[in-house]
Amino acid sequence: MRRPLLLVILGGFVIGALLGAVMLLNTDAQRTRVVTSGKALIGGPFELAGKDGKTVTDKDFRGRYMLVFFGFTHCPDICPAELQVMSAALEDLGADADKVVPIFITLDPERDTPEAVTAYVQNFGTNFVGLTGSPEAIEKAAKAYRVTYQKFQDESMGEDYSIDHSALVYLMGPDGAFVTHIPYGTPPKKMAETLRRYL
Ligand SMILES: [Cu+2]
Repeated sequence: MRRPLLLVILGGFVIGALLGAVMLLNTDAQRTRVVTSGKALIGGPFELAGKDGKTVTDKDFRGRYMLVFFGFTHCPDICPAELQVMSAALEDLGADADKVVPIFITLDPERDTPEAVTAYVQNFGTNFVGLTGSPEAIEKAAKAYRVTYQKFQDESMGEDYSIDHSALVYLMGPDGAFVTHIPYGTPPKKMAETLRRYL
């Protein structure tokens, strides 16, 4: 009577150990998978509207780096400041700037028509591309880039509204894959330095 019980207990241990090992292997595999696919976690295909409402997709920029920033043209501070930094950093790069397309994607498709967003980015350089789209297309692009945004309105604003949004600048490679991000507030020299490291 005691021996079968012992076997059951031992058997239980063996099965437990095996299950544990399998689970460990699985988590290891998952961890590895996350690391190897890290590049794909930010960015992805987008289909938006550019100058004159023309359809613009991520594929249009293959072969060049994309420096991507999300915001809205009515933004009082963060967007103009960051676009100014992008502009100055690209100027700092000299001829290498030709390898980079600075892209501004609006989070305010309601107000930012292709005309509005195109006119806005011209303030920061003729090479800047401004993109808008349907609310769904914008939402999809923002989600792909892990950008969070939310409409903000209070009584003092009347019909007007603002948009709270995250403010990272993304550098995407010539293959469209994520290369690195640059935090908001990085000085132009530092941004140029970072870009130079990857171009
Ligand atoms: Cu902004």
